[in-house]
Parts: sequence; structure tokens; C-alpha cells
Amino acid sequence: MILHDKMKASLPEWRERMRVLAKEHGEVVVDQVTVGQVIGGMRDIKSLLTDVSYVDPAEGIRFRGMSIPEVLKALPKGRGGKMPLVGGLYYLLMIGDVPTKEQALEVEAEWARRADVPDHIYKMIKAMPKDTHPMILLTQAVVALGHESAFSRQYHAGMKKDVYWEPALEDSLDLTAKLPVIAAFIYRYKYLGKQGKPRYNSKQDYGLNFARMIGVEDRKGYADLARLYFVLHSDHESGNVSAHTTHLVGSALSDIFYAFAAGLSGLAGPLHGLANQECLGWLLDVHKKFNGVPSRDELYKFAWATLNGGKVIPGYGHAVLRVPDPRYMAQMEFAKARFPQDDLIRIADLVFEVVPQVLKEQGKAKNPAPNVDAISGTLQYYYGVREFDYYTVLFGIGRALGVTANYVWARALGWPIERPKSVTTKMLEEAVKEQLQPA
Ligand code: NMX
Ligand code: MLT
Repeated sequence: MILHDKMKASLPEWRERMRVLAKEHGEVVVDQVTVGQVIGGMRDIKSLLTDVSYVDPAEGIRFRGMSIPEVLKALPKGRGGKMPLVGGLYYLLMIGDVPTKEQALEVEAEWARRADVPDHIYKMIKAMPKDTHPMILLTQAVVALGHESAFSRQYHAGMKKDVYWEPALEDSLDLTAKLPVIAAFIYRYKYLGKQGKPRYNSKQDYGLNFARMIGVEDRKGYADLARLYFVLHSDHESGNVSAHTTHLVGSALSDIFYAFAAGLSGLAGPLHGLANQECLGWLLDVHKKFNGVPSRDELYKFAWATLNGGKVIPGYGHAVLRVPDPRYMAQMEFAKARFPQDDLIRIADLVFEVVPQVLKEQGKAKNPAPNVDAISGTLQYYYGVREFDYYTVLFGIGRALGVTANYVWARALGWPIERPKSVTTKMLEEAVKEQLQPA
């Protein structure tokens, strides 16, 4: 299998780099920690290691060193589409190089071979109450896939540490192959009342399969959106809730199914993955109130009314970024190239002109610019995927790509169980007293 062989070839060099850093330079200081950071959600503390992606506050995400425009340009494209093959992105995240089209298609073929979902997963979803949130269904399905985990089976059979990464990769390929099928089943079952299992077609790529399996009308158009969406949502370095949780749970040597189910539980939170549905809701409220696209002045007042009502403006602000999110820009470019006259796109564009000014006037948000969620639901809505509570499931399919790449590398490089140290409030107060006392 191509990802296995490529990783195996580069492992000795990576292990040596890790050994030199840990054994010869383990005492070198990387960062210091303030009281504000301990209380404030560990913000910005440099304490996680990943080579899969990096978020530069002034520039946005880079996947394996490449910006989003570079990734979208360089990766091989799906047949008849303008957006990259998701298999090519997975190769890039996992191996670190841009694949050829043949290499990207090898990953796609590997997914097609593994896309069959065991019957008990479908039965389990059907046994749940009809109004169960789709993120609950997805998370349950992922943890239940762990029944087949190669990692857990081989671990309990006494596997050696230096080969942990091999079944970790097997499991990750199984998970990422089955995820769009399970997600499509949830969509069809929950919203369209269909009982049948979705069928993955080995002649089609990941994006087109997903478009066909959920049954959108404009398959070709939506396939390109799905490819773009999964690429953009795949990774955002390691500190965000879903990536960090997956990594943390994986560090206990739980298999990827346990680890990613935990990550998905974090993604389901309103400050993380759930925000995209709130953004679309806000845009639709604007549309309804003004019966179409408002004037700048009307929008300005509407934004202030949201803030004065004690609410945040969804889709704006970011914990790390200090510029418009390039993931927002890529989606806006996609929409403007295909449906520039759509009312919601025109409103979203106007929001981009007006809201940063409003947030600056309010003076609270550190970053008044849009994030990825400000537009993603709007594009789904355009193609007819209008069930808001499903949007986080889409995010989950994308996020699996990055966090599984991290998981496999963490096992390959033998990273230990994660275990930061805690302090008490009294200790913080004493540290303050000590440092404020004149010497
Ligand atoms: N609208 C109103 N107020 C905001 C916004 C916003 N969009 N963004 C930040 N603030 C406020 C924030 O609530 C905080 O207020 P207070 O001091 O009263 O608690 C203050 O500005 C400082 O927050 P920041 O340090 O700028 O932001 P933080 O890192 O804490 O949180 C978010 C980041 C993304 C959670 C925050 O910007 C937010 O709630 N945005 C709206 C919801 C959203 O778009 N979530 C999607 C996140 C996805 N993503 O990050 O890509
Ligand atoms: C993400 O993609 O995970 C979000 O932008 C949140 C983050 O990076 O903190």
C-alpha cells in the first residue's frame, strides 16, 4: 500500500530527528507560561508537536508547508472537476509530498476497497430515536467501528512498539474510507427516510461518491464542493479541540476509533464545529428581515443589534488567526465563480465589508475577520443540503483526514502519553506574590 511504503521509507530519518531533539536538546526552552495562559485555556502555549499542518496567525493554515491556494493548485484534480482529489490531500498530509495523479488515485482506490460498512452499524443507527442529532449518530458509529480495530487486536496480541503505526494506518484508512458512507447513510435515513445502504462506486472519487450517495441534484457541482470542503476542513494544526482531543486520547494507545469519536464529541460543541450552522442561520435571518440583500446601513444596524443582544456574530473571530481565514476566502472564491448572484452569497460578501468594522468599534474581538464557518453552510445550502444540524457531520468527515495523519505519525514516532501538570489557585497566587515582591 502506497502510504505504508512511503512512510516506512521516511521513518528512519524522522526517528533520528526526534532522537536528537529529545535526547540531546531536551533542555532547550521553547516557551514560557503565564498566569493568564493557565487561566485562559492554555492559549498560544507552544506545547504540541505536528508536521502535518501549521497555522500562522498572519497568514492562515499551511498543510505540510503549503498555503491553501498552493494546495488547491498543486494537487491532482478529480475527473471533470476543478478541485483536488481528496486522496491526493490525504497523501500530502500523510507523506509530506505532493502526489502524482496516479499516487492520489491509489489512495482513492484503497478507500474504495475499504468502504464497506458492517451491518451492525446501520442497525445501531436505525435503533436510535428518529430525532437523534446526526453528530450523536456519527460518533456512535465511529466508536462502534472499533470492534474491527487492527490496532487494538494486535496490541493485545503483544505487538512491538516500533510497529504500532502499521495497524494505526490500517485503522485510519478503514475509518476514512467508511466515514463518508456512514455520513451519507445518516443523511438519507434521517432526512430522506431511506433505509437502504449507500453504495460506494470504485470508479468514482471520494468527492463524487459522497455527492452521489447523499443524492444532491447537481452531482458534479456538489462533488467539487465536497472535495474543496473536505480539503479545507482537514486540519488546523493540533491545538483546536477536535485535533487535540483525538491526539490526547490516542496517546493513551486507544485505537483511532475511540480517539476520533472523542474528537468528534469536541467538534459537536457550539464554539467549535457547530458554529457553521449558526452562521447560516444568522445570514438567513438577515435575508428574512430585509426580504433580500440589505443596504450597508441596514446590515450595520442589524450587526449591532446582535451584539447589543449579548450575542456573538457567528463566523467572525478566531483563537489564533489575525487575518481573514484563507479557508473562508477559498470558499467565497468558489461561490463567486459559480453562483455570484445568489442572495446569501451577496449577503455574506456584504457582511465581510461591514462586520469587521462593527467588531472593531465594539473593541472586544482580537480578530474581527471571518473564519471558515462564516460561509461554509451557505455553500451547502445553495446545493440543497439544507439540514443545518448535518453541517458538523461534514466538518467531521474532513477533520478525520488531518487527525488520522497525526495519529499515525504519533504512533510511528513513539510519542508518549500526554500528561500536562496542573496547579492550584493558591499556587498561582503565590507565584504572583513572589514575582511582584521587590528583590
Ligand atoms: N462577535 C462578538 N464578540 C466576539 C466575537 C464575535 N464574532 N469574537 C470574539 N468576540 C469577543 C469574545 O466573546 C470575547 O468577549 P469577552 O471578553 O466578553 O469574553 C472577546 O471578543 C475576546 O475574544 P477573542 O480572544 O477575540 O476570541 P477567543 O479566542 O476567545 O474565541 C472564537 C474565538 C472563535 C470562539 C470567538 O471569536 C467567537 O465566539 N466567534 C463567534 C463564533 C464562531 O465563529 N465560532 C467558530 C469558530 C470556528 N473557527 O474558529 O474557525
Ligand atoms: C478549526 O478548524 O479547528 C477551527 O478553526 C478552530 C481552531 O483552529 O481553533
